[in-house]
Amino acid sequence: MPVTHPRRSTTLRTAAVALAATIAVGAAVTIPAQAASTLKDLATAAGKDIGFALAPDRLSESAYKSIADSEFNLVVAENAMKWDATEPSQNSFSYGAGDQVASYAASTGKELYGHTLVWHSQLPNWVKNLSGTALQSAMTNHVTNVATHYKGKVSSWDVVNEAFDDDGTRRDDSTFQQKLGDGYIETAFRAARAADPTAKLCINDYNTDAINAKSTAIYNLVRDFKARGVPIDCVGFQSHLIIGQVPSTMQQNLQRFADLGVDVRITELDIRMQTPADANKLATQAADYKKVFQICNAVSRCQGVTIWGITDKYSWVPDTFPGQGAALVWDSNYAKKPAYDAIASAFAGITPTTPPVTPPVTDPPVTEPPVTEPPVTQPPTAGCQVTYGVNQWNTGFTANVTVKNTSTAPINGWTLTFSFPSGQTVTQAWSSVTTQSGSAVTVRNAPWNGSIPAGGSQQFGFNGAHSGTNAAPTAFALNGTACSAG
Ligand code: 9MR
Repeated sequence: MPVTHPRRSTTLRTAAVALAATIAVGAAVTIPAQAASTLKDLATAAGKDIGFALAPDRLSESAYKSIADSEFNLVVAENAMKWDATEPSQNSFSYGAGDQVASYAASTGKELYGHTLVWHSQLPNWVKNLSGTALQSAMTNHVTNVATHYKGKVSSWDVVNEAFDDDGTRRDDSTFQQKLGDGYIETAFRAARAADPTAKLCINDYNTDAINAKSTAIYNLVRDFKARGVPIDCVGFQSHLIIGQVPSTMQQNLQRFADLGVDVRITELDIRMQTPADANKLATQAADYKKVFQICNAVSRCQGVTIWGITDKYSWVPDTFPGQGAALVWDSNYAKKPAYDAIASAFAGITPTTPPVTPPVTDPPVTEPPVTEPPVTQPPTAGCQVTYGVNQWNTGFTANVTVKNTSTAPINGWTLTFSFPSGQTVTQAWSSVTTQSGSAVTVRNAPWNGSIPAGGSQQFGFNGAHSGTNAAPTAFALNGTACSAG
């Protein structure tokens, strides 16, 4: 039976490719802080995303664009993919600004993160005026259209944003909650999975950074979804913080979600203060930024940190919290604040290892629709090397596989084939479209990791089941060419 769950979006990008080419998966390598000069280089080498929220019209400002280009490996639309931007009137979709963000991501080689499909805010009035099946259909139609439009471009979606109140109940100022009841979240996630089976699907919220009533409510929702096989892959923690108040339970909180078998991510980080800023406040802020990045670095399923903007000049904070601001990493004149070096120092000496080996809490039934497999049209490659790293427990295992292009020509689109020697079965795969027939396994690239430059590599992984013997496959072929072992 085909197993098609390409969910994990972390890709090693240009800088890391060179590093990864020299190490086997699972090997511990200490990255010297001075080896890279931008936050993007440091995060990439650590296998983490560092993102920013983009307002595309700001790219005409050269200082903004140059920081955007050089400091981040992930981009999310600050507003351009929200409902009011993408479907301002019913069934009339406008993707102009969202497409600008997507083009920017593609042209600069950044991962594109989708924000957001269903949210009670920035919602056109026509939606608020609907109810019953009309609202349900409009919601499903919106999710389907937007997720389909960005299919293959967006690595993950905030499918539902800000569904809970701080006390852990569902927020009652949401049209969806009021009129569709609790089930709307599940409906939205199922529609998103059906529209784009390769994107990871996240729930996102604020004031959930600590272990508290609100984060526990989301924790319970994720646990329930996993148990019932409702698609969910990740949880976003917005982390709109105040200086001096990084929660002491933040790492523990992220880890408890990761232990449920979902990825986690800091999605909208900013750390505000009473303005004007002064040296003391900026030092506190720097220490707080460092803490947040260290926390993400310490949780292997934490995919990365996205900062909610670049410059204080355009931050949302002063408009919403009068008298507060200076929450970002570059000041209003694009000068780096102390937070910049503090973030860099959070990456000093970190040791990238294999992704997590957390067996899923339950083994949910596969209810998602099958992925349509792309035709295999890739030409043979001239040389390849495969490193197969495995971590196993009684009857399960996680495999992390690095495919290296040892030829002098780039590979555009790849298919890796191998056989399991001892009856193993793949149960869930990421960063790939993986199918199995008997012992034969076929792994095709995910939409975002099909290119392997000469000398470069890509990674994918999967969870599997075995019956006590778990011998590693030995013969791998890439686009039909036999590969050497890494
Ligand atoms: O930064 C966004 C700002 O430009 C918009 O005016 C605002 C409208 O609600 O949304 C801001 O982004 C929010 C994000 O989409 C969801 N989490 C909270 C963010 C800050 O309000």
